[in-house]
Amino acid sequence: MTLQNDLLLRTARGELTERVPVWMMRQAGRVLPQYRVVREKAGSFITLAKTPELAAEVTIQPVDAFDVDAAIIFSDILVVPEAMGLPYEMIESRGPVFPDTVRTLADLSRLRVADAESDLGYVLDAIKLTKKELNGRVPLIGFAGAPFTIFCYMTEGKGSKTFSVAKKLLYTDPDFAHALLQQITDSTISYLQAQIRAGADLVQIFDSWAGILSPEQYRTFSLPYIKQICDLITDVPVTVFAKGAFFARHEIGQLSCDVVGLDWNMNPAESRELIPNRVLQGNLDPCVLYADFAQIRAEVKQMFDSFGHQHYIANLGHGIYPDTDPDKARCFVDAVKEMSQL
Ligand code: 1CP
Repeated sequence: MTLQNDLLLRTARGELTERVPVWMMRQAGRVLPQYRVVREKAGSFITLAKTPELAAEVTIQPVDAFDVDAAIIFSDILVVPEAMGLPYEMIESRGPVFPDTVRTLADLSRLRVADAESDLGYVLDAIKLTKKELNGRVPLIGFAGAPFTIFCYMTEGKGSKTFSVAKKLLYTDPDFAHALLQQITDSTISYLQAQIRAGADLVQIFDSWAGILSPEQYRTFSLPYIKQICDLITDVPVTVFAKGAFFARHEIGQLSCDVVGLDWNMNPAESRELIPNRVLQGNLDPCVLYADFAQIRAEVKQMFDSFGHQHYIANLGHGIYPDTDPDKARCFVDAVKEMSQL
């Protein structure tokens, strides 16, 4: 199926384009009232994510509501641990929790490398159905967590500000850490390859907790595993978004990825210097969307002043916050389109 709007894909591949493509991290399932209707109908996040018809519906909602240049499949990074044998629960207004955790080689021996086709078939079905329903309107982004970020949740068992249980294991039992990271990596590669076979047009790796590591630890426990993934995903463009890893920008830019995602702490000009040969994506502070319309437009203009209009994908610096007014999100998207059109 040929895409009617392939702007994001062309930009991600490094081509020059007639305007800057735009989408928003976590654009599905957070701010739209029509999402809440579907979420109520499903009863729980997990049921919603495991029902391809509903997952496809909420994936497409932001394309209708905001006219973004891509859809991102409605799922979660934590489906991978579940497929490895470690199920999660989603606690209302608290987030994900793993009733069991993995902290020793003995715990790890009870897990397996995920078989994407059998263990994650529901995501693949959601991708296939979404592609069909999108009917070529915009590309569909597949995604997975970076191995280190998944390691954080599997060892800690829940979200944390410091992930000190996870980090402690890097110091006290590095052999275990590497073994678990490798098993997550193998699962993630098979999962992303299956997403691509199912129809994902590009994929993004979210290293949401990169910023809690020292540069040295990042080099040891995160980058080599992201590298393995990038080296084996060759059919579609790959984006690496490592939140807080300002110290590793140059090394991330050396990976065989196509796009590097930036958070709002990362200076655009400095990032261009550190990452000379990659497309950059980002990095508006999602809190800007609490400002008035005029200020949102002024901030978008400033993004273009620093990033330029080529080799650039406009996005937020992290996920959109749930209490954002959808009209403000729309203002951001409209401003990007208007100000970057040749
Ligand atoms: O656009 C989209 O929102 C698509 C779907 C999507 C994505 C890309 C969801 C649905 N989750 C994610 C990624 C994700 N999940 C990340 C990486 C991106 C990021 O940094 O934001 C992370 C860290 C998670 C883990 C997770 N899942 C959390 C954070 C926990 C913590 O550490 O504080 C939470 C709260 C979830 C639940 C979740 N995931 C998605 C939704 C819609 C929800 C809310 C659940 C509900 O409706 O009850």
